[in-house]
Amino acid sequence: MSQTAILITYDSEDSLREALGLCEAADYRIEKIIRQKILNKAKYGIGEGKLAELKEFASKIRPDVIIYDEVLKPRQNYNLASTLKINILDRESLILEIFERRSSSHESHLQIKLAQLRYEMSRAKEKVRLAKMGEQPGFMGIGMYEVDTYYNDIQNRMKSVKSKLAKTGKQRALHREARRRVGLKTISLAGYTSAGKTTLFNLLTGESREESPQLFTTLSTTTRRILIEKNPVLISDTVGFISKLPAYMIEAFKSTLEELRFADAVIVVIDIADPIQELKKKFRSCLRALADLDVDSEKVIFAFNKSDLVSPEEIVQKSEFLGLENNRKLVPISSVTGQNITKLQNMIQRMLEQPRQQIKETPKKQDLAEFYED
Ligand SMILES: Nc1nc2c(ncn2[C@@H]2O[C@H](COP(=O)(O)OP(=O)(O)OP(=O)(O)O)[C@@H](O)[C@H]2O)c(=O)[nH]1
Ligand SMILES: [Mg+2]
Repeated sequence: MSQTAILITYDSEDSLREALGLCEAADYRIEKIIRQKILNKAKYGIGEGKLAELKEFASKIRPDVIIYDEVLKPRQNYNLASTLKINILDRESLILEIFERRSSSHESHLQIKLAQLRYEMSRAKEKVRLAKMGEQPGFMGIGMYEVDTYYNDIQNRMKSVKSKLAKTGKQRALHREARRRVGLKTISLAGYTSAGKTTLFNLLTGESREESPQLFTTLSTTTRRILIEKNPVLISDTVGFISKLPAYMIEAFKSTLEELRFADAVIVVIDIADPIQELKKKFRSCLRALADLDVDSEKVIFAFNKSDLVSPEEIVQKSEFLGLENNRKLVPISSVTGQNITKLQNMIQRMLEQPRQQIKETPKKQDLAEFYED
């Protein structure tokens, strides 16, 4: 049975829609929505007047949790939880819950574990501080011995996960090397969650991987061999991006997302049916993530997906809005009707024919094993 929640989110339609999408993916039933312009006030995130109002709702509704659609500092989280006497899930922990529910591969389990441990670590200091002040129930009278054990335990678990991830990372590097030796090119699909990456992947490969309107349907990478103009290439579907993800989460998924850097072509799937502000926000998140991952912009193709849902005029207007007008590497497609898929394939083929400098495996000093070190 799903748990109940009060949702606190920003005062805009796109924030609300995304927050509801996240709540649904984590299987929470929303009993009440509170919308605010500002969610990062120092003490509680929300202002004290709103807090009093929230307290009233909370005592009436008695939800299992309060979902706070912003990243809260440990102190804010504690202040809210102790005033309301209800567990607070902030945006980070909500996303972590979804990831945990949906992860299916060994590697994605490890990646989520690492992200959770990092989250726990960032909260550990505050917990210990509060425990020493005798404020935090459950940590009363914690002694130095327990504090040390607590830290060491998190640290040891992190170490073990990191070394396992370093192994899967090395495995990936070996696979890349093997592919390079036989001259097999690779294409990766990237983009905001729910843009339609898996639907496009299924269309191009004839597969039937799970696609759904829910956020973060895909968490592990799948790679298939397909023919593009009779040449065999490998194509991979990946985890989607989302805004306001802390850097360490992208880091935790680094070993799978890193494939984007080595791909010969990256298709950035964009949901062109999104309202204009949302479109822009998601587009920016994608560009930022691609830049963080050091993906060469030369090998990026922009696929305006779901163009069956909008008029040609709107597509032109939106491409101007994103600064992509006259971009030769842009193609409006539909992964549902198949519109322009041949055009996309031709574009991919042309891109694969371009001579490209071989991308070096991560230099020694930034070896994955060390990358996962703090
Ligand atoms: N109308 C229309 N709907 C589409 C199109 N492509 C995908 N969809 C729908 O959009 C929703 C999300 O599609 P997915 O393929 O699961 O999206 P994704 O990018 O893989 O999402 P995550 O794995 O959650 O990151 C599904 O309900 C699809 O049916 C399209 O071209 N047109
Ligand atoms: Mg998917």
